[in-house]
Amino acid sequence: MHMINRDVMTNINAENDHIAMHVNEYLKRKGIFTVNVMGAPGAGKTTSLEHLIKLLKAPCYVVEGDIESDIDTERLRAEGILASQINTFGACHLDAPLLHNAVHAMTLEKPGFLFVENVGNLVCPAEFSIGEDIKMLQVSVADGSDKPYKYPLAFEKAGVILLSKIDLTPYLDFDEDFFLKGVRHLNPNVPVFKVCGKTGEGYAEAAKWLAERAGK
Ligand SMILES: Nc1nc2c(ncn2[C@@H]2O[C@H](COP(=O)(O)OP(=O)(O)O)[C@@H](O)[C@H]2O)c(=O)[nH]1
Ligand SMILES: [Mg+2]
Repeated sequence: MHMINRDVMTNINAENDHIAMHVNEYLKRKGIFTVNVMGAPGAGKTTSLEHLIKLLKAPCYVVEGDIESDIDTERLRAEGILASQINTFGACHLDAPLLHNAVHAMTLEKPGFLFVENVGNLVCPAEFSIGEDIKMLQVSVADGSDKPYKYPLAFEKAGVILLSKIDLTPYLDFDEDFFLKGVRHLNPNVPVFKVCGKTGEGYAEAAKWLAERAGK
């Protein structure tokens, strides 16, 4: 019984990875650097996109992944950001076929960045490649310093980490040393940027790093 389940999962992942490779090749040909944005619901992912997109010089596009609603897409569009919506209607993560469909419905006229805000969840999004160049993990100090220990895959797979809501640190018991020890154990060289969505602090450094990493 276990063997059958494992075979089925292997086939699903192989099919997903094949489509992810196709999506990545397509986006690369258009000069697009793709960032898969992961984090718990409410960690501040959309807020970070608003800050980063203002700071990046290259054109930016956004795909919003949510179980339901287009609240974040409307929020970004109101600021003049080119955003489109994927609703998974129950599924807890985006997969490559979903991004494939979304990307082919977009114009993506100029080279730049595509930010894909995944469904808010620290577990499933880390398991699926969607054709991204890098995974950006956002964790807020309100989420707690034990998260690398409880959700290791997301931290292992992250190419960059944003530690957000640092303005709330005085009101919480977030143990930064314990958090970073867990991060370093799983992912020794990943850059960690401390950011505040309220003041914009820290985003300039994160945007500079992203621009250099993307060559844009
Ligand atoms: N205090 C504080 N609140 C923040 C910060 N970043 C985001 N928020 C708030 O956290 C809530 C969730 O933010 P949002 O960007 O929608 O999170 P998402 O669900 O991860 O996309 C909103 O009420 C934001 O205003 C921050 O750095 N500090
Ligand atoms: Mg959001």
